[in-house]
Amino acid sequence: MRIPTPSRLRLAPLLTAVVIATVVLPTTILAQSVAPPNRPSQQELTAARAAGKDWFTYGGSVFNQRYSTLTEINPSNVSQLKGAWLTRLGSGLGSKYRFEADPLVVDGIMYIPTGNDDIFALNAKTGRKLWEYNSDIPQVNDTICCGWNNRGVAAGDGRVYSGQLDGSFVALEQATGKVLWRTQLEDYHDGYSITGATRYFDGLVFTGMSGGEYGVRGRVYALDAATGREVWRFYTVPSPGEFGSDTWPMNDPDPVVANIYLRGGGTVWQAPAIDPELGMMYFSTGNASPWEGSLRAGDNLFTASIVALDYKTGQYKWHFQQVRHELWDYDMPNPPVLFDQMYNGVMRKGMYECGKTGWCYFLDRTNGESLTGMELRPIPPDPQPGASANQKASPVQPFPLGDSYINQCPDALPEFPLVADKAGCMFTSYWDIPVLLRRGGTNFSPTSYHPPTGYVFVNGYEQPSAYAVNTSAPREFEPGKNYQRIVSLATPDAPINATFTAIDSRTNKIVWQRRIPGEQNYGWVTTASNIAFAGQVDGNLVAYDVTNGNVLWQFQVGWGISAPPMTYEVDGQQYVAVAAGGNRGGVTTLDGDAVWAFALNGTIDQAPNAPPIQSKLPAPSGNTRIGQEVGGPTAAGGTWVFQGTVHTLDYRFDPVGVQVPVGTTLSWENQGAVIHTATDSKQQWDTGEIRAGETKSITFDAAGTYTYNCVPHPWMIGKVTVT
Ligand SMILES: [Cu+2]
Repeated sequence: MRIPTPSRLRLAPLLTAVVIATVVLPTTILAQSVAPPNRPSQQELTAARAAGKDWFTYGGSVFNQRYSTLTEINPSNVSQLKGAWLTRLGSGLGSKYRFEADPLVVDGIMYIPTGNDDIFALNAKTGRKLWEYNSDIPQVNDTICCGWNNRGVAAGDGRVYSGQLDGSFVALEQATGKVLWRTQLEDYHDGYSITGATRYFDGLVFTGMSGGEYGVRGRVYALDAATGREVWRFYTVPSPGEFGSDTWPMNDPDPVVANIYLRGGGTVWQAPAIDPELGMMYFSTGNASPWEGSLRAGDNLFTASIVALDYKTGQYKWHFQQVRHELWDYDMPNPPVLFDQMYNGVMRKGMYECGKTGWCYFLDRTNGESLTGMELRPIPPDPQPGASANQKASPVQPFPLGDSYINQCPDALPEFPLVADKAGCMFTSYWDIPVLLRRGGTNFSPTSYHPPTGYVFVNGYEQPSAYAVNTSAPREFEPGKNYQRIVSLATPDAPINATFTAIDSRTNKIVWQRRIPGEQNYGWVTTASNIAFAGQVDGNLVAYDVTNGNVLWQFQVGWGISAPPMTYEVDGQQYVAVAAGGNRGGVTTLDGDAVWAFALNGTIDQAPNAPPIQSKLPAPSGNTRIGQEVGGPTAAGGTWVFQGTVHTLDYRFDPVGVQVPVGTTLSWENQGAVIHTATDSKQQWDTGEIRAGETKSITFDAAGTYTYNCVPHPWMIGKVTVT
């Protein structure tokens, strides 16, 4: 039984406003309910570089540029944009979900998945539901990293395709939503899940497998679109004897080390880009596993890399590794983008990816060579002597020339106990004493490439976080168990910042940048009329002038936006649409399930109130004692009495701060859906993993004040005062 979030009750006034607005919409203008299931055609998918009337594949085209040729909405009239329709899907509500999907629109019909892998077909002109597919995925799955989500479906051959969080893959009839085939690719009990968007091309569907926090070996599949049969698979960590296998310790006498490549990570979180002429597909890979590096000497190909394959056969073409022997979760969950640009007077076939390092990497997509320059530089000195040697860190790392769009080093946080004088920078090694580093960079939020200017539009974020190796974690891998062997710790009241940046693809330099407080934002679309749209987790959808970053229009949708906007045209009218799910994992906001569409003749006004945002990590405001009442009439679960059990929710501790006498045994009861921990910032005590429904206890025999985090979700902060 899930406990409703407290914010649900505060939603009531907004809901009323929305319902009224929806009622006044004309309900007679309904398009045909069934689409001719012959689009997108292979010819269209092959030819398109930009999106136009349709948005028939993730990223707008197989180049992933998220660029549209539509110009009806332009800088002189964008201020008139209002909601044309708003549809609530009734799926994916709850704090475990995120709503990160990029909808497709084909022939006036929108296809969109929710965080529960339920898929909806909507009339793109009115928002009316045409069909609905219920995934029926198991609700007891506590190994999904980073929120329950589905970043997008694919269409082709009269079918809609989607990966699912339970490691399966489905094809639906495009006209009706009826299931045509379902293939179980992996067992979710072993930590595998599919969260990335799906790509359809040339009779094949491509999907990657997520799960890098659970010791899985990354892989990409090509399935026969007609039958679901596997055509090829590519492991992002090579097998013994294959190219790249010498970057893993496969011949080590210790079997844990020799087999570590089978737990090596490099998972794939998004849809590949495809160059139909070159016959190549491009994807980027996640962190190496386990996070701790002592067991996996070497550069660890192809983790934290761009990989190019022959899309028909899965044969390796080239790779570029952004981070060697990755130790910091500086992985690459962002979709690669293909583009063509002049460098030194020569038109080059380019590709880029922007990663958690906070840099964009511009490469030649025929061979992986850098287009804007790269230098191998030594890593910073160790704050803790011996850290690099223990971690088997790479002595050098590639540094792209040009600008980083986030701060490479965190500001000092003197209140953080062990790292006040030990803050590190990009690529600083750490061992068992926590070192304060910068988390963030670019996560899942897709960038846009704007061909008329050559600018790249990218979201970044910055959050200080301390890293340490958990030397007491088991060396041996266990399927379905978290296999990171590190502790990532956040500190109360630490600031979180988000960046919106335009970068020139010719120079890798910042053209303009806007920085706001709060969590990462979720992607862009740009248009031929020089507008860049981006949503924010504070619920604002914003239109920028691409050339200078001036804000042209802003609209409050009522829920946090954790999905990229897109644009399309129906019956001569241009629309901009975005999913508004509110529920950014880790940041408590209003819980939404809405799809908004905007048009120049729209009639729905913006929501009166912005949802709450979190611009700093939580600080305990008080100390709750045993027997004290907590909560309140509008809080989750109403009012309750604290009897020594801290409610461990997705994603916060309740109460945050408690005060107990020496000798008290405190318990943490996991009332959420995913695994949490309560781990002392000084690593003096640790509950270990608390699975959904479990309770773990710690007895406090020494007076003192203890700050603690959840290791998988370090922004969950708690405090115990023992007197
Ligand atoms: Cu947690």
